[in-house]
Amino acid sequence: MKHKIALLADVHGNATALKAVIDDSIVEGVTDYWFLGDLIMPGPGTNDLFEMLEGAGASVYVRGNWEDSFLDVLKKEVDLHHPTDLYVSKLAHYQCENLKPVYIERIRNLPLHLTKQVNHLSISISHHLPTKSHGGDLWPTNDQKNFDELVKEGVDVAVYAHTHHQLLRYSSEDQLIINPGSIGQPFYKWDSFGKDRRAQYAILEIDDTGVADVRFRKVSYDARQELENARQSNLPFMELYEEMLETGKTYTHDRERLQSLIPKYGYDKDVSAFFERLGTRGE
Ligand SMILES: [Mn+2]
Repeated sequence: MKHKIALLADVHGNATALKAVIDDSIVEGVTDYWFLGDLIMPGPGTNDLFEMLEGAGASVYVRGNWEDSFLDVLKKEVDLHHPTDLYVSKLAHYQCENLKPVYIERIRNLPLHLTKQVNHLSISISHHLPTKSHGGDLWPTNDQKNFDELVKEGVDVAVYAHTHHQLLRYSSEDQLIINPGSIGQPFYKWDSFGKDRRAQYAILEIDDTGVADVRFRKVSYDARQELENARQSNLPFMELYEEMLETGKTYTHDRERLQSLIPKYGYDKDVSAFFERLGTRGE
């Protein structure tokens, strides 16, 4: 039997880009959808993102580092004196004001790693390493031994995301490794590519013989519409999201920039009040 699987990842709250990708995948005749993590934050998308994946009939959803960060905030395992933690906490506050409880519960129950059998091929699915959603181990130019960690269980193919770079390479033993890139937040270090803001994903086609095709797709979408959605949703750290959409640069670890915005909008006070409510609800 022939399977055409759309590998989707790193939406980061950008529902406009996700919609464009799903529309493109329908034209491409995709038969299944696997989501490789980092659906929410820092963009404005909330329930709509989950509903789109459900509507498409996604059969896989693994936990990314941003889902882990969201859960850390709910457990109050953050340091609010640190601008990065305050940033993520305010974004998680925004999500909690919008997300249906069923989707928060979904996030709590996401697996870190899955193995799926498609025809005679065994495929490993994770956001980053099978044992760890975060870190820089699988940056495209890193050592081969890091990539061999993806195929330790003797799988035929490993798919991962997290680096926001489309990639196809092999393990030392010739197993196939695929990264579909990022839907909502692509970025490039190389200047000539920097203006290419299109949403990225991949289509993995498997037939009775084996891997028949791997196609890396890039899909245009209306970034102005996405910004308008962010404005209308009163997205926290709106300025940063606007810059991010234009350049791909992220501000998660930009202490100075975050520190300049936190008092300006009173995000620190919002988060303190949010944490008090979390405490009384015993979540
Ligand atoms: Mn990630």
